[in-house]
Amino acid sequence: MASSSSSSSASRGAFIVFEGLDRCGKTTQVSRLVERLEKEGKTARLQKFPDRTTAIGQMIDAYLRSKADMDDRAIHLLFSANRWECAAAIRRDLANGITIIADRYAFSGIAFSAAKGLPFDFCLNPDTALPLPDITLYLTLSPIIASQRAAFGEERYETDQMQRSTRQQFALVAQEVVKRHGENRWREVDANGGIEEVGDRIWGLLAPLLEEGQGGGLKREVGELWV
Ligand code: DGP
Repeated sequence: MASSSSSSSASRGAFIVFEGLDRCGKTTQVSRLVERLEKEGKTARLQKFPDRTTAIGQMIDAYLRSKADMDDRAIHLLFSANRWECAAAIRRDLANGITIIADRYAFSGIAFSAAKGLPFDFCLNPDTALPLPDITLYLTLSPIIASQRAAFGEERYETDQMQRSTRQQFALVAQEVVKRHGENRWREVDANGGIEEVGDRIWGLLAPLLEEGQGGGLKREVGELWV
């Protein structure tokens, strides 16, 4: 177990985010990564966004499953509130040496809401100052393959048109991350191929960050998103 206090010699956990369009294989890769990290002796915690277990998350869940309708701006702010209600726990766990692997984050927030036509800045602003991920891995998969995967189409945003516009918005989000936080914070991963093959690509991209942690290099404070 990670110690409950962070001594000056201990490095903090890494904050790793996975992003991508629906059915890109993200959820599978996220769980495999948590298992692999634990096998290597690290404590890791999976944080899924939206976190559908909270009261806010249940409202989001009803919206996504088309059981409830909501104004576009109102649902956008609920997605953001859902991240804010988890922010303190993320900071606390990182300080205690736990690596956090997030399945989606604020970048989905912008890409999916802007794809519906909301102004980019309106979509970005509510998440300002959330914990800044050390790295975001953006999984790219042929849209045809994604739309043929099981369960595609079950939820509100799973239409070809919505996925196409969201992909365009993700490209703008990537530019914004690189401009504000540097190019090491955003990496594209080709998600075409077998589960193990994609997993090895991911592991290869994360190695420098994880080695930095092992050497005590992750002592720098967790930053603030967009600040
Ligand atoms: P998932 O549980 O990973 O299948 O994601 C649920 C859906 O919600 C998916 O279509 C992406 C979308 N989504 C995730 N986060 C946000 C957000 O912050 N804002 C909006 N508008 N959509 C989001």
